[in-house]
Amino acid sequence: MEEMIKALPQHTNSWSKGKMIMYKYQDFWSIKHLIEGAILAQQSFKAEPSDVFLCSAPKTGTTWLKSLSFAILTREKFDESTTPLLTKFAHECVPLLENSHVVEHENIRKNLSLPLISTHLPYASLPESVISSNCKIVYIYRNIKDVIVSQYHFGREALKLSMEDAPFEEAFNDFCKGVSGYGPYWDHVLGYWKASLERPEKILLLKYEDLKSEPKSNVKRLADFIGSPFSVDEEKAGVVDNIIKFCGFENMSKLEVNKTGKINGSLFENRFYYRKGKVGDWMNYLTNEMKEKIDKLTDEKFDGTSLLLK
Ligand code: PAP
Repeated sequence: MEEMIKALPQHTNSWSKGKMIMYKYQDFWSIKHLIEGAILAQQSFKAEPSDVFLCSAPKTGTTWLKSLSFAILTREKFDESTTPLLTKFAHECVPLLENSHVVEHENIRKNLSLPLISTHLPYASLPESVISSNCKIVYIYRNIKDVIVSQYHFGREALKLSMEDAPFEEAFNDFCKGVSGYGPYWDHVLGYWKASLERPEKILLLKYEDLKSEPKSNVKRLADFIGSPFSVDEEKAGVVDNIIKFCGFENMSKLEVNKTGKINGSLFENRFYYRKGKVGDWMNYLTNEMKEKIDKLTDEKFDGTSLLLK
């Protein structure tokens, strides 16, 4: 494995002061231990028809989607005062498939309380059984400019670099070249989008901005799709509204586990996953010139699609 990774194309992100080395495996960029996990997952992971995969490029709403899906599927057992999400980080409730050095693949399933698994892998790199089995996939995506800003701050915080030490412009340029977490981001979104057109019964696409602006209809779509629709009585009793409120940024970011916790052995503190949770924060970071550059690239990549990432 070591030799194989060493032979892959490499890129050291200049904004990271040489601390972040990315490798290109298949057609995406990521860091070493996640590529190792991806290879192991491709070799050994077997999807079950009842599995629900929560797929995303990093910083597009993964943590939110995990909390919502977990709360939806466990609502008969727990309410807002008893849910494990009060004390357990969303990424512990729903494991990341390619984090295989932490959770052995055969144990992923044993340790699952629900058939919910997440992955950042592009569609084309999913383990074959995920594509061929009847399991479901929910894919969340987000405005590209907010993703750039969110990935930048996450990486910077993890490496303990100040904004002065980690120039945003350099991170932006890497992102435009496609060197971002599981990037190029455009290809990531296009892969799932195309697959969802071919297999709408298998793949549901959700957009971060739509979840923000119309949470109720989108959370209901999510519940329907993952096989746990809300009844009329539940809706009347406020169950949907309660889940939306509980999983909202306001509430989740204030929970002790999300303010001070950290997954064992991880570089990342739980609070890094709850930064601002806003639409349009990119306006505070991108210059006009940067905005024009990324919008032009996005127009070119998404020409002929109905996708809006701007
Ligand atoms: P991951 O892919 O590494 O798991 P992910 O959860 O997708 O990360 O991204 C974190 C982003 O989602 C952060 O965005 P920001 O940097 O622009 O603030 C984080 O704040 C946001 N986020 C986390 N939880 C929620 C939530 N409940 N509602 C809305 N946004 C959220």
